[in-house]
Amino acid sequence: MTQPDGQSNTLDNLLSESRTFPPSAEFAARANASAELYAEAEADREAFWDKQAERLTWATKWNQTLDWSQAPFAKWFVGGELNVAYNCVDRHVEAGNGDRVAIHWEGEPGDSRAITYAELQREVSKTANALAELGVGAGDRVAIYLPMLPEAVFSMLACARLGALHSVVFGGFSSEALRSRINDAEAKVAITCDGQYRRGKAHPLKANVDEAVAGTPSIEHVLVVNRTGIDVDWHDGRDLWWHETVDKQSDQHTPEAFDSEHPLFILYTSGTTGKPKGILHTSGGFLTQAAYTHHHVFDLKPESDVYWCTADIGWVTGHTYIVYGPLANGATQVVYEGTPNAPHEGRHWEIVQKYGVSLYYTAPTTIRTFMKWGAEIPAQYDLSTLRVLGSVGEPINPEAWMWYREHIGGGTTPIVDTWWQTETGAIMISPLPGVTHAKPGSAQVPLPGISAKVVDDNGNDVGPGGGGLLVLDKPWPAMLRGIWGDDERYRDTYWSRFADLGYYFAGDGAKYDTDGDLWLLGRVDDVMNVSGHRISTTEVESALVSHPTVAEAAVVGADDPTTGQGIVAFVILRGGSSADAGGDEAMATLREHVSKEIGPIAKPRQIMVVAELPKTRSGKIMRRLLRDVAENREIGDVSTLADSSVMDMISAGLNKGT
Ligand code: 6R9
Repeated sequence: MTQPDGQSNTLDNLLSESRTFPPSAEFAARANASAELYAEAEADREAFWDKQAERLTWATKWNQTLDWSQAPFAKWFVGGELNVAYNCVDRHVEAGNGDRVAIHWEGEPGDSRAITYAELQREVSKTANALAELGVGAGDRVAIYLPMLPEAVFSMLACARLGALHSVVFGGFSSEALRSRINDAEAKVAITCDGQYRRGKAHPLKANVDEAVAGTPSIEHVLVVNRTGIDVDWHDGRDLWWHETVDKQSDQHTPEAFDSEHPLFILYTSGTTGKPKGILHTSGGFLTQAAYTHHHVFDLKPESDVYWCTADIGWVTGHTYIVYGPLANGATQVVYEGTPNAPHEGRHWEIVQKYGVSLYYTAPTTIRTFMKWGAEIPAQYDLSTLRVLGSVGEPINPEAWMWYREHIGGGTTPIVDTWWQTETGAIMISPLPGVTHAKPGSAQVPLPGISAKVVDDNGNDVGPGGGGLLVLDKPWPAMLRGIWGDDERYRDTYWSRFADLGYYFAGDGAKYDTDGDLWLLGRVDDVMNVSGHRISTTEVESALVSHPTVAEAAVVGADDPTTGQGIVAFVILRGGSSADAGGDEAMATLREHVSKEIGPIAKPRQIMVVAELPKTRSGKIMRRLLRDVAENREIGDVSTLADSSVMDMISAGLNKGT
C-alpha cells in the first residue's frame, strides 16, 4: 500500500529510488522535444526565447528580448504588440482550422457540447461586445466566479481580447474570500452563474456573489449564466442574464493589439500572511512560455491529440494549461464540469474512452484517490489512446507515479512531473517526454531556457546530493510582474531572501540526487498544500479566531495519505465559553465556520482543544512541534520554548481525549 506522501517519505524514497524509465525508441522518434534543445538554450538563452516567441502571431515585432534593468520587474519582448485572444482563437480560424474542435465540454449531468475554433471565435466576440457594452475597457478588472462552464473560457478570452484583466476566483471559495479579492482588484463586473452541479446536486453560486457584492463598491454589474435553473435573488439594474446580454451581441469583434507587457490577469494565491496576494501576469512573455511548455512537455500534436487537464480554471493550472497554452497551440481538449466520482468512480476513464483522450494532466491527490478506489475501475475502460500523463500541484510519491503509469498509462506512457507555481506562470521543471529518462517522484531538470538551483541559506549551490532551498536564478518570460498594488510585498516575498544574488526564492525545499536530478520536498514556509491547493496557516488561524468561542489558534499541515497535507488546528477556547464548547458538535461548528470564511477546501481535518500553545520567547508559535503532535511523532527539540512544559500539557491533554 502507498505510504503517506510528504517530506520525510519523499526523502526516504529519494534515498532508495533507483528505477528509471527511458523513453521508447518509437516515442523518441516522433517527439516534439529533443536533447539538443538544452544545448541550444544554454548557448544563447535570449535567442532561444526569441524563437519560442515566434510561436505566436505578433502585430508588431519586439525589438528587445528582455529588459531586466528594473529588476525584479521584468519586461519581455519589449516593443512587441499582440492580442492574446487573437492568438488563442482567431488565428486558428484564419489558418483554416475553424472546424477543429477546441473544446469538448462535458457537463456533470451528462450533457455535452463540442465547440469548434470558429464557434469559439463567435462566442468570445459576443462576450467581448457584451463586456464592452457594460463599460469594460483596457486595464479594467473583471471578476470571474464560475465553475467549469464554456462561459468561463469565453469570459477569460473576452477580457484578454479587450485588454481587461480577469481575476478568476475559484467557485469553491466563500463570499468573504470573493469580496476581498474583488475589493483588492477593484473589479467593475463580476461574472457568475445561478448554481453549479456537484455530485448530482445543484448548489447555489450567485447567492455568494450577492453576499460579496453587498460590500464591493467597485462592482457595477453582475453577469449571470443560467446553468441549473435554481431560484436566485435579482437586483434590477445591477444583475444581467448572460443569455439576454451576450447572445444578442454581434459575433464580430476586431481585436486590438496590446503591448507585450500589457497586463493579462490577476490570480490570487496564499502567501505566508493571511492576505492573499494578487499575482500579476502580462501578455507576450506569459503566452510564449505557456505555448512553448505545452507543446514540448505534453508533446502536443494538435491535429491528432485530444488533451485533458482536469484542473479548475480557478487555479493557475486552469489558466495556463486549459485556456492559454492549449488554445494558443490550437489543441483539441476536454473540459469537464464535475467531480471524478459523479455519478460513478469511473467517470474520468469513461471520458477518456469517449473522446479518445491522449494527453492527460492531473494532480497527485487525484491519482491517490483513484488508487484508493481501486485499479479495477480504470481497467473497465479503453485507455489505450493515452500517450502522455502529467502531474502537478505537489510532489508525487513514487508509488503513486508507478500506479499511474501502470494502471492508467498501460505501463508504457511517459509521465511528466511538472513543477511550477502561480508566480512562475508556466512549467519550469519537468522531464521532456521522448528525451528524459524518467525517475518516479522526481521533477528532474529545469526546462530548456529555464534556470533553477538548490542553494543553502547563504545562496551557495549545494551541488549533487545536497539539499536546501529552490531558487530561480535567471528571469523567465512567464514570471509574475508583481503583486497587484503592492510592489513592496513583491520584493519582500520573493527577492529579499537572496537580495545580493538576485535570486527568486520559490518557498520550496529541494534536493539534488547524485545524478543531479531535482526532488521537490514541499514548502518551507507557512503555506500548506492540501490536494495541491495552497492555503496559508495564517488564513485558517484568522478564520478560527474570528469565531466567538476561540481565543487563539495555531494551524499546521500534517501528512495525509490522500490530500498530501491535511489541516490540523489547535485552538484555545475563550474563558467564557461554555463547558461543551470543546465537544464534537462545537468542533463541527468551528470547521463549518472556517468553510464559510474561506471555503470548504480550508476546512480543518481535525481540531484539538488545548490550554496553551508552544511559543518561543519572542512569541512565535512553534508549528514544528505541533506538526509532531499532528503526525503522532515523538516531539522534537523543545529547548527554545518560552515554557517547555507546554508540550507535556498538550500531549497529556490529548491522551485524555480532549
Ligand atoms: C502549479 C501550482 C505552487 C506550489 C509550489 C510547490 C507545489 C507544484 C509541484 C509541486 C512538487 C510538483 N508544487 N507542482 N511540488 N512537485 N510537480 O500548483 O501552482 O497553486 O501556485 O502552487 O505547489 O510547493 O511552490 P500553485
